[in-house]
Amino acid sequence: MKRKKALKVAAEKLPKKRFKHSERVAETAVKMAEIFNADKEKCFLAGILHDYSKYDELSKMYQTVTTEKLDPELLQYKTEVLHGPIAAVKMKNKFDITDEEILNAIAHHTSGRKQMGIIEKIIFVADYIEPKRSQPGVDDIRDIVFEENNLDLAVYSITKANIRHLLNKDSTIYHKTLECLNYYNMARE
Ligand code: DGI
Ligand code: FE
Ligand code: FE
Repeated sequence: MKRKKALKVAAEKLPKKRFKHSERVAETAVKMAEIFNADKEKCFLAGILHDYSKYDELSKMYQTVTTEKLDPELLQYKTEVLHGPIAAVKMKNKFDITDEEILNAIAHHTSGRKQMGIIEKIIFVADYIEPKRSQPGVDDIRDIVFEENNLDLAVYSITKANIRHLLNKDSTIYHKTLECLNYYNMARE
């Protein structure tokens, strides 16, 4: 898929605010591609499409988990975790995207996972630090990316903050989220 088509697909599916967020994630990801020597086109496409399924109906998402034989554990989570894996399936089946790096980046942008590829890590981080994000500590993570150029440390810091937040709400932690925390705790310098 080309940029123009991806922009059209996202714009037609998403509410304006979510589309704008997706544009900022794509732009941030392209900026990061420069620093970390990654493919800019893949970063742009994964960025603009990552939240495609954000507002899909939950019951339909569960159907897709079953029909597409996704991790059955996903049935215990809601849209927050599911919209990544479901969007990746749609990109593959509906829009013929076959690039595994793009599909993995979309699929795992909600949870992260261990041993992510470069595009996967960039989208995971770009989603958290795009310019309009204002979570506490986000500027520290921007520095880790744009000053220290330490992508693995950024993934770890974001996962740690996410899990802290989830535990404060007594949420259940998906195994891939936990594996992401442990893996990047070991990987960071
Ligand atoms: O741009 P957004 O779609 O808003 O941001 P996102 O896709 O990164 O949001 C991911 C959501 O998933 C966020 O609300 C936290 C949630 N999440 C991530 N890992 C887990 C989780 N929720 C639960 N319950 N358990 C997890 O392990
Ligand atoms: Fe998302
Ligand atoms: Fe997002």
